[in-house]
Amino acid sequence: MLTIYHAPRSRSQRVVWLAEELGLPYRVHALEMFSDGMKTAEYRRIHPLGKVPAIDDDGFVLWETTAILAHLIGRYSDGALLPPRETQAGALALQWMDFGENPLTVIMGEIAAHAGPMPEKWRVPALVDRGRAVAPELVAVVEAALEGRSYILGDAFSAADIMLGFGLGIARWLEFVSDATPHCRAYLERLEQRPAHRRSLAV
Ligand SMILES: N[C@@H](CCC(=O)N[C@@H](CS)C(=O)NCC(=O)O)C(=O)O
Repeated sequence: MLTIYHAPRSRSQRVVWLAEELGLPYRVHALEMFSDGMKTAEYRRIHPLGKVPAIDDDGFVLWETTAILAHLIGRYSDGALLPPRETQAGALALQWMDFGENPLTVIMGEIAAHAGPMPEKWRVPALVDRGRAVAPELVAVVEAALEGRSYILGDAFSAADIMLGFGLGIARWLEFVSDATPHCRAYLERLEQRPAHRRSLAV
């Protein structure tokens, strides 16, 4: 059985989204962001930094979102959602998955968290300033790449869209995605129409 360590509205939504795309049975171990529950010795045996996401897949524990998505697709998909690693399409998928996490989600997440929901004692205002300076260029990279494409690899939806879509969603919330970035805006709307995405938001 697959257990997903999940906090709503966090990076672990990507893992739930993928599980829904694959039609995988899973159970959720719910955690609350910025709570002591994420930093217990017991949970640190699952994720050493006390973060989400992490999974326990029949006793195999794994953390870091990109690794989790690649593992689940490798084990449970019939080849859909991630082109073979040795192909150029596979290399591009990894490029966008990595970019989707760092810098895109790291920068957007820092702006969002350090300006708001993070407990005040942990906030670093300089990260918000640095993020705001860098964010437009990151969104511009995605905007240019989406020209003439439905999904980041072309016509087919993939795990790269899950990685990218999450960070881009924060960018839209922060208003770095706007009328000036119509491809990003339409792309997010396309992703949000997927039933698996909708279901993941309800978990
Ligand atoms: N690169 C990691 C980042 C994990 C991460 O920072 N997760 C956030 C949730 S969005 C978290 O757990 N933050 C709580 C904390 O840092 O204490 C991944 O993609 O899994």
